[in-house]
Amino acid sequence: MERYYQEEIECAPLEKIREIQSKKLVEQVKHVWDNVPYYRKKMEEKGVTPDDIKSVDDLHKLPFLSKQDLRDSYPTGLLGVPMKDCVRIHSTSGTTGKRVVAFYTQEDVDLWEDCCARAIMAAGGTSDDILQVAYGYGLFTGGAGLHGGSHKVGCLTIPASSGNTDRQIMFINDLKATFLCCTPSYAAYLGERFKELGYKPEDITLKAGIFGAEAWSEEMRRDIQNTLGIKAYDIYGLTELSGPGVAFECSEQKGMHINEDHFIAEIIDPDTEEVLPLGSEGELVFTAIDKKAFPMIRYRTKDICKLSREKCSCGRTHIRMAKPMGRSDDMLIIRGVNVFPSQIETVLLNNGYAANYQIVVDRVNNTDTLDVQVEMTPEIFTDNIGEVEERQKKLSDDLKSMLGIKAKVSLLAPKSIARSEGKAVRVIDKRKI
Ligand code: DLL
Repeated sequence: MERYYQEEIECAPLEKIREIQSKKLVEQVKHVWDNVPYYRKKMEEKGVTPDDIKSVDDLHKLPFLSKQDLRDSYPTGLLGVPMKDCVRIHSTSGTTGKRVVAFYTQEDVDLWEDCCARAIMAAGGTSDDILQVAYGYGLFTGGAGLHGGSHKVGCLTIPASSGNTDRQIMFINDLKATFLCCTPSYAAYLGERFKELGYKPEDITLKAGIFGAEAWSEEMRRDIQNTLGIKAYDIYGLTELSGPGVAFECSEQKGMHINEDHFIAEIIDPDTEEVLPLGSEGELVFTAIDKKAFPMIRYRTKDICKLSREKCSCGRTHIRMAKPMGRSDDMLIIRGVNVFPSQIETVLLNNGYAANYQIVVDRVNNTDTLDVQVEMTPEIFTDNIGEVEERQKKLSDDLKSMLGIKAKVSLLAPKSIARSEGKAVRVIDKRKI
């Protein structure tokens, strides 16, 4: 039986959703015009005023916000309420430039936690569940978001935070945890550790996991589900929009429902900024229509994906986003060809390898080189050179047919690549160093 945290809104007819969105959008634009001089200036430059925004159909008239705008207005330039009305910040660990600092009022925290509660119940969670949060706590939004959602559902929450893998396993076993929330790469690592310790999937008390914060393939989902003996659900979000729970998977496990009563999604062509029709692949843009402290309007996420309004068997009516292929800034251009790390992951996992790999890109004599380094699993480990070469060739051929370019493959001994406790670092691009 499908369970909902807020059934009325999660299953509302489309007309009702659009009515809510229009009402909230009009209010949000006024709020920003009155309280965020940085965005007001952008609106003035584009010749648009709050009077021009009467419904969601007018959304396209508004200017975009980009990561650069967030850096330029660091730390408080996009704040929509007095600082004294805020109760919390979170921040991203941006690799370049300044961090993003997102602010929250108590109402903003509440709506964020509601979104996470919806995700937990969509994955089958109830107040009978014991939910271990192994996302990092602190400035990262993963820990706090799922923790708050878990409380709202009434689960017993284990705030384990990330890392300390054997302690994670001890709590799961001793407290008979039924839900695990962490990054997919950490879930894979926990699965590997359970196996090393001699556990079979049926010995593990977990029944479901809610994994996100990084791109992961369907093949990785299959592996995690098999090793932990669980159903693995995807969850999406970003700090600028509160954190996890912007979108989440339901029992159908086919795309994530975007919480449309809080966020309006658009897909644009990243080069021309033109809004693309439903079903097209492009950059995901979000407008947060009721978050007041950090009100993001038409925020360009850089995530590449598609939207669908296909009817869902779970009964939810909110639009679904496909698994993001990756970020436009993660996309590698190798010898002129676009390559997403997730495509490489698919080939590796379909050949029976685990998601312990690294992609090293370099430029030698003005030519890009692509070296895919992947660990052999303990089951297939061999030091027979002929066999290793044969396996490398098979992978290289499969990568060629997936990507259209030649890649060197290096098979490594088990445990040669460092495991990640949070977001995995898959790509080392030496051309940028
Ligand atoms: O990663 C929030 C989050 C925490 C989501 C826990 C899910 C679970 P940031 O650190 O700001 O926030 O990173 C946001 O991570 O723009 C995507 O590129 C990527 N991302 C997040 N969820 C997914 C997902 C959190 N399910 C950035 N699939 C986003 C693919 C994801 N990429």
